[in-house]
Amino acid sequence: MWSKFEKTVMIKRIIDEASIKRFKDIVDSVSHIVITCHKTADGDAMGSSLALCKVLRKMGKNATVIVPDQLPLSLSFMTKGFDYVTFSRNEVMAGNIIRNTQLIMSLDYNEMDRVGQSMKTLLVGAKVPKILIDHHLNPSKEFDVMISHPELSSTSELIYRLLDESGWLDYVDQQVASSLFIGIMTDTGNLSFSSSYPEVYHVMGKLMEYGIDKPYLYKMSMDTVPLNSLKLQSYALLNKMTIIDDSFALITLDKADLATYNYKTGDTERLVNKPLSVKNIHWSTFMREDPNCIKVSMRSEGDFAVDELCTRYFNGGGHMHAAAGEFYGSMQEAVELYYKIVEEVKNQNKQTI
Ligand SMILES: [Mn+2]
Repeated sequence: MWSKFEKTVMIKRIIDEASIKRFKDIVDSVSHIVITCHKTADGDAMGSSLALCKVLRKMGKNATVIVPDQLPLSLSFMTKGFDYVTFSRNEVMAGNIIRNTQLIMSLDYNEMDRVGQSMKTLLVGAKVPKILIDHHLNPSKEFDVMISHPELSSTSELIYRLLDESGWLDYVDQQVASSLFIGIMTDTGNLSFSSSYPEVYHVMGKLMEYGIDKPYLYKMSMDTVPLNSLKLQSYALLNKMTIIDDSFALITLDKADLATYNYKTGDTERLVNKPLSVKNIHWSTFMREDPNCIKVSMRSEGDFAVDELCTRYFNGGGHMHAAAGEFYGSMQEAVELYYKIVEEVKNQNKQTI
């Protein structure tokens, strides 16, 4: 029905021309390209990688997406009919592809550490140009071309702009548009975060012009969970959530909890957001006992910044309202540290009052 409206919106050019030129020159000069994204890929990492890969293949390039580790099951609908390589499951093959590539692109992460040590060693060792295309703060200097835009909602939005500004929109089709749409939708909480400024809607409008199935993409990427995940999350909220002073929430899941509910990667996705739907709760923390560490995720609302806490205490970082980190020690020690942080936060609040 919307197709009767005129398609007149122009998307502003924001990537500097020198970077676009270098990007295009490098792509023109090579035939083999590797596209990588961060560990535990999310909708944006996968959406942007698949979209760019498909465009490059349509241009006649031999392009391969290499993801560091197994994708969460929830993203498998995105990769139907698309071949990609999972590094952790096929190190030999992935290593050969990396050794034979002429160009490496790093999407949706800001430093090589985010792909894990063994994949990082191979990427760093490859003596080929490396192009960063990302929206995280503080990109490291280990790339030859930096297309870094932390002000953007998502890497998928950045890829759309890059294709637009490179004059490559003719290569965009329904599948490419769907991948980018998912990336923007998932990284913006379906356009609910403050990162969704007006032009994001315009970019999504442009993507809709390719005839994407929006209700299906929303249902599959934002509103579908495996039954065991629903049960694990319900159990966590009912039995493993502590509320402090009516305003902070802590959820912990240890190995035994995860085993009981047959936990798989991705099963606790968005669990950390759930406590924030209670009126006065504006800081939520989730700790999960992984094989090598306690994985810590934090979400917040309003003035409360969690990236600094994750950087200072949990070797991590992220955005003001969404951050993550890791704790090396027992769950009990992690929880004790959490309570220390709570005391500190409360004291700071008293001082500001
Ligand atoms: Mn992203």
